[in-house]
Amino acid sequence: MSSSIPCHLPLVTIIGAGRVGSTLAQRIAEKNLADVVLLDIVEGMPQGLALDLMEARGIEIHNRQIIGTNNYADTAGSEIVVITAGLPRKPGMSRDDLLRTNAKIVVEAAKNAIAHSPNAIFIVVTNPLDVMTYLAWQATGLPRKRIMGMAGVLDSARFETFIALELGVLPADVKAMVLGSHGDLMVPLSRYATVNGIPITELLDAATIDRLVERTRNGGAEIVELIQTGGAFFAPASATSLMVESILLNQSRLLPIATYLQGEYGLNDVVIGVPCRLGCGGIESILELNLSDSEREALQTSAKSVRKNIERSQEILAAN
Ligand code: TXD
Repeated sequence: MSSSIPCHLPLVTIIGAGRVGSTLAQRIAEKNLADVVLLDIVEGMPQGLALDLMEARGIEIHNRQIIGTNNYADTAGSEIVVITAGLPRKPGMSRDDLLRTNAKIVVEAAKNAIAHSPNAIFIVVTNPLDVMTYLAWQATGLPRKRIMGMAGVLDSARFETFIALELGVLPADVKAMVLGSHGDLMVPLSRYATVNGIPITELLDAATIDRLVERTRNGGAEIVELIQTGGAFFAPASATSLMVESILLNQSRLLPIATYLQGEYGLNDVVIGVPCRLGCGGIESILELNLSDSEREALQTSAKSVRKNIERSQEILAAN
């Protein structure tokens, strides 16, 4: 009888070896989750970053392979493909300003990647997030459970951070969920936020909660204004690696994930962040929460703005 234990770890491809992509590669390798292929359009850059990460392996004590490339053939057989390729925001720009440039980049990346890894699960990170996830879903033709966007995990982590800072408690003890689109119209669910099970409405007054919600909505812009030359990348990479981990370790974590809706929350043919269980097959189920009238209305408004940009993106792609 021959043994059939595989000698290799899963493979995660990251398209776009910029700040989010390269930090994500580091997180995945140093958590020992998978081998990583870093792909970028710029020649030499992903190869250099991969070599740099490989040279840290003895110090960080892991044995994961990190390969840098400009060639999609090197991504073949990936279990997960993460798309971070595209331009980030500059000060004063909205995520939607990125639509035109990033639509073409994401569609091309998704088509190239699926051709070499037909069984992969895709996670889109590029902004504007919800529209880019829709375009990648369209371009790959994948079932919706296998293609999703990362934004809610980051927005929730920001909300949790601001609550923890306000109360002076451990951030990991704060649990909150932010639904809706990744943008000014996101929907932080304050009444579901807790500190180790205690609702924050018991710990903070309404005006303070409103202030923290507002800071969460502007969380990305606040960082762009400070850095000036780009956006956030440490927390976005952490949030994406948490999703990669939930898939690879089949953890079935309940996370806010941008997914294609088919009637859930009364929404159709749109991608938006809602609570999903994430395991080895991708999105295992979508949880339909009981929302208040104002929360439901906020989600509808959020979906409407994504829908408008999906239509714009279809015109842009058709014109090319
Ligand atoms: O919550 C979220 N979803 C986000 C999204 C949080 C943070 C960042 N968010 C978005 O991710 C951001 O607005 C951007 O659209 C992407 C990537 O952000 P990052 O900060 O990593 O941008 P960089 O450092 O400019 O990296 C982008 C890389 C860069 O190296 C380009 O050369 C590469 O993308 N790029 C490409 N790679 C492959 N193929 C093509 N066509 C290509 N075009 C650019």
